[in-house]
Amino acid sequence: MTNDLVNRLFKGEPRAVARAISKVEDASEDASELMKAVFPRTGNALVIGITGSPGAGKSSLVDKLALHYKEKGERIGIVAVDPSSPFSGGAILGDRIRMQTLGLDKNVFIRSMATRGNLGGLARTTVDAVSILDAAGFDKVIVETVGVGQDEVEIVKTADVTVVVLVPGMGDDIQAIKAGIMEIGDVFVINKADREGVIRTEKELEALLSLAHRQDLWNPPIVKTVATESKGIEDLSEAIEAYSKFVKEGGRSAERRVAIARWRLLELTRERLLARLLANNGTEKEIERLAEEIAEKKRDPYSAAEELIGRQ
Ligand SMILES: Nc1nc2c(ncn2[C@@H]2O[C@H](COP(=O)(O)OP(=O)(O)O)[C@@H](O)[C@H]2O)c(=O)[nH]1
Ligand SMILES: [Mg+2]
Repeated sequence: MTNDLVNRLFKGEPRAVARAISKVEDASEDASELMKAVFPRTGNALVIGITGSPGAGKSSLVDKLALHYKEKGERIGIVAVDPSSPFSGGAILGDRIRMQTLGLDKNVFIRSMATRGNLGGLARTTVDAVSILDAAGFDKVIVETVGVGQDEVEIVKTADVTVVVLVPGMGDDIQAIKAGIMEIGDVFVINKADREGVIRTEKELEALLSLAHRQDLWNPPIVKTVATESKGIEDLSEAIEAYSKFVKEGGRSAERRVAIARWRLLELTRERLLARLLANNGTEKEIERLAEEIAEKKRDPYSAAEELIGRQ
């Protein structure tokens, strides 16, 4: 059964792609077999991570960017990890609306990832979904995430190019995201450039970026867009292309690939070890008992964790 699914997946059949992603999300038994077949076929797509605050216009931008690539004859996969937006929201309805604007065909695939936590973290399942789209022959895979939270940061880190979306008059916002996301932005977008305060935001951003010291010495460009009017989309695609070229020519892609591989390996190992532990008879009960003891301050979590591990 998996064989058939894998073959259809490699042909880029949307239903096979959707099923494969569901298998990964549900941690179904043949998911790892599937991913073993998928992995050797990956590495061809350009993975673009798009992140920013809720309402910044990420979904709108992603749609316009996808349309832009589609018009150039490319196949585009979109993975949305943004529960806050009415455009995505993990809701199938949201995906349908987007599909309609983008045109329902084999060349555009949209999928919202569930944000509910399961054993396999959201970051790991999203990265697997990206691999599936890559193996299915999509030229560009765009991952949309809200720029908060550890999961999101990890997801964006696995992209080839990271785009951070800001809007005018978000001085505070820039301060807030400075800590986490600022360092990982390869391209910055000031969307809603039809609004007031664009120049000020641009100046603030430039000032912040001038303080940052990137190891690769890349100077992240700032692109102004009006997603709702499809303005600046060409500039954005050029900026993405420029960074991608910079990485390839500078020979830094190998380094980045090793870092991502290490992260994936550790994520999976962590997940597998925990799954193995939980599969042991009586472990769940033991966890309940230990949790109660910790809550009642009869135990400390450290010795409890050691006891759990000792059960293996
Ligand atoms: N004025 C203006 N509104 C925009 C622009 N881009 C997006 N919007 C609107 O901003 C709202 C949030 O957009 P959405 O793409 O869902 O943002 P997300 O939460 O970051 O994905 C929607 O009502 C969009 O129509 C823009 O460039 N200018
Ligand atoms: Mg969105």
